[in-house]
Amino acid sequence: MFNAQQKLNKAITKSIDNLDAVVIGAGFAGLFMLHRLRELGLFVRVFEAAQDLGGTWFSNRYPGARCDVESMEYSYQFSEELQQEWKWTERYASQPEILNYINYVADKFDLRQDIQFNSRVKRAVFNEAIKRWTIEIEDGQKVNAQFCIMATGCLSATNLPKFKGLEIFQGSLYHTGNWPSEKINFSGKTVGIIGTGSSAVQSIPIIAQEAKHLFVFQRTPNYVVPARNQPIDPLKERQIKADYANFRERNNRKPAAVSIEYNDRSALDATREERQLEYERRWQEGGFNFLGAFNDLITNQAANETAAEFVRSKIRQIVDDPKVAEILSPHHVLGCKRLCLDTNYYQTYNRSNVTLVDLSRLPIEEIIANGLRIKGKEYPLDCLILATGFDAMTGALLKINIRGKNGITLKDKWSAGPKSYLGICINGFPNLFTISGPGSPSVLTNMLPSIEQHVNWIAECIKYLRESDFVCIEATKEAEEAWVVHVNQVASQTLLTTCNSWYLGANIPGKPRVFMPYIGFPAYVAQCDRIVLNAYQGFRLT
Ligand code: N01
Repeated sequence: MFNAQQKLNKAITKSIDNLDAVVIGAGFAGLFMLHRLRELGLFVRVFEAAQDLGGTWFSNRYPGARCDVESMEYSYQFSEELQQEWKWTERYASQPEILNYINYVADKFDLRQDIQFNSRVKRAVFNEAIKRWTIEIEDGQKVNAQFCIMATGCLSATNLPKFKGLEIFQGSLYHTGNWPSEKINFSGKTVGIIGTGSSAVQSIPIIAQEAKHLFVFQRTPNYVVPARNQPIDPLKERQIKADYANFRERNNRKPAAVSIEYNDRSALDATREERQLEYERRWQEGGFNFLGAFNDLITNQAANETAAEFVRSKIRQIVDDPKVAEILSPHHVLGCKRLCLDTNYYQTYNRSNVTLVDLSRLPIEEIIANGLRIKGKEYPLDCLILATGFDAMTGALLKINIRGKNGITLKDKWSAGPKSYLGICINGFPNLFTISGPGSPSVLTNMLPSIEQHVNWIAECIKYLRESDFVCIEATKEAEEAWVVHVNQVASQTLLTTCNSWYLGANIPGKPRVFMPYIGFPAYVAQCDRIVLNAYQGFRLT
């Protein structure tokens, strides 16, 4: 099949080697970018490494994979017709349902014809003489385009820790972020899972129901609050659809572009009983609303500790064995790593076929042919699952050899951490756009409105360039540096920089420790709009 695709790719080359724009990635961002650029009349090609659409929702198909933003919000808003006609079935959509939605959108807007699958981009080079990008696919195909748009995703380059002996493991090895398409049957199998982030929290309860035994290898416990997933409430659905535009508008004015109900009160002004009531109400409702319980949870350590202790008290209530409950209890700042939403996560540790192994003091020594070893003790395993996360925000971009002006590579430019203006454009790399790049709100928000805002900004920018007879746009060095300082200043006013999160790149050995996302969606959008009104302030147009 791959050879046929390669031949097809070569045949296409003749007709598409001179494009207006190349979009890399066919997930939510790439699909909408293609749609917007086609509306502008541009000749566009999307290159996608996978064999089908969906990006992160194509590859993260592990058991229990589900979005943690509610389905009525985690969807496109650019088409009123689309948002009216699509029907979600659950409060939080499952991965298969999201993939169905993405395919539905692609069919409705006839997007597939401009997408080339099985086409991993290995190089993108800016040719200064002709002011165009040359994009090279792994099979050797080359195209050139005026604009190169990276829709490569924030969480798409998997983190594969260098465990000693991993290559000699004889059992079945999986990574949650790169899960096979066929159903994996764990019944009768002894399964090990490394990691306890969002992916593990979702898959552990499902795998535990099937496996003979499940060993969970945990290095750092996470805060987990109930999702309270349920069939979609038809009344709520009707109400939202009756006024969808305003519902979106209200959410877009919230810090994470999610319909969290924010309490305007400090946790420290409330009595112990009042706090308990507020946390309990939000715990029962489920979801990220827990984070809005008080207005100082991410800025004041003492306030944060009240929420953290509430979750720990829940863990002690739910988990039967006090020693296991203690190992599951986090002590870092709640929210400085992404809060996890669950269905029966803590309850799963009461099952007799589940064992929690604490790696915090004794790390994995090595992987062996039939399992793994920790301080001389062997754990025989039929299957090993790495739920070890991603090289977030920069990983997918840096996997491509991107060369800008004067031959400078993005890898060199970002050797001390990513530098970008607005998370959209990079000095030295004209006409290169990054959708939800480092320095933009992206992963701290509902990704869908963030993606749409970026795509619309980029489309309007390209339209402006063409109408005004400009050939190139490039962020100035000064604007870029000021933006990086600003992103860090905003982050430093919060507690989000206090733990070893992937927001900081701290999960990848050797990655520079820089807080990558921008905190605050509305302020960010206002800034992007202001820059346009000020004739693309901070950009050089030539
Ligand atoms: O990855 P993670 P994830 N030895 O990085 C552990 C989004 N997402 O795939 O914390 C032992 O959170 C690591 O331990 P530690 C969401 O934004 C969303 O779960 O570094 N352990 C950690 O426990 C999320 O935040 C959804 O000490 C090692 C785990 O692996 C993001 O994706 C669902 C290790 C990695 O956790 C990433 O989530 C899924 C080692 N060498 C994901 N290296 C929803 O929408 C790493 N670990 C619900």
